[in-house]
Amino acid sequence: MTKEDAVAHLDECGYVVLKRALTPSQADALRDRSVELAAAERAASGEHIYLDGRAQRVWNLVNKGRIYEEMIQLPQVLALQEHLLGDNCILSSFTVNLIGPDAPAGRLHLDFPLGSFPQPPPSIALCANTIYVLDDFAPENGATRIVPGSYKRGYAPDPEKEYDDVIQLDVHKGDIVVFHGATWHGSGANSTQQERMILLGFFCRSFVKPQQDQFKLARPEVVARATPTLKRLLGFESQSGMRT
Ligand SMILES: O=C(O)CCC(=O)C(=O)O
Repeated sequence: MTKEDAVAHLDECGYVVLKRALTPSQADALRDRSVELAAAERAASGEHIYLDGRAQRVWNLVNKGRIYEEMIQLPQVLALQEHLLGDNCILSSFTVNLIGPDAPAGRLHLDFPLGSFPQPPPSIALCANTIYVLDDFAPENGATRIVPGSYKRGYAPDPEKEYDDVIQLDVHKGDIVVFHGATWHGSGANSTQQERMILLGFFCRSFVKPQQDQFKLARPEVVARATPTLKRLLGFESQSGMRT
């Protein structure tokens, strides 16, 4: 898909799938490291477990392996994020999201901070998300639910309501999905006995408070080897009079 086609789909539907955006070895490396991190954090603290104890997030991936430093800078991802959020957009959070066996569906929502905004949400995008698909999606394994075009509605979904225009993403390991932060979405229920793993590379405009303060959290060795692009994503260009 050309960049123009991807942008057109993103603008029309509020999301776009980039087929095979990761090489098989990138997808394997991301999955292996993410499985390792999830198991270690579950054993160590049991924190960041949700959806009745059947789902887990691993936060702050930029600090947790060089592969994540590289993958958050993928040019085809940044081109679409910059289309939505401006050339100086920054990283809001980078996480693993693991939907485990028997997890119920997550509620449909808008992404941070739009959920707590007065309605209607602003007409420009303030945040946008990226799914790095690390397991093939199927309707029964927690495939992300999304409502095409919903970012144009100007209001948030009612989490108690069923909507008949919800679709489930039909994507495979190695695909990447970019979506507008006001596109209604949520994880599906996982009725299988296998985990469904994704990464969420979440971006925001440079003037928006990121979900995690990347500038403060980034480890010194990550900063020392960061490319100019990664430094910008960590917020180095959006601070006034601090580190440069
Ligand atoms: O894991 C998913 O399918 C979606 C996760 C999600 O909606 C979120 O973290 O905002």
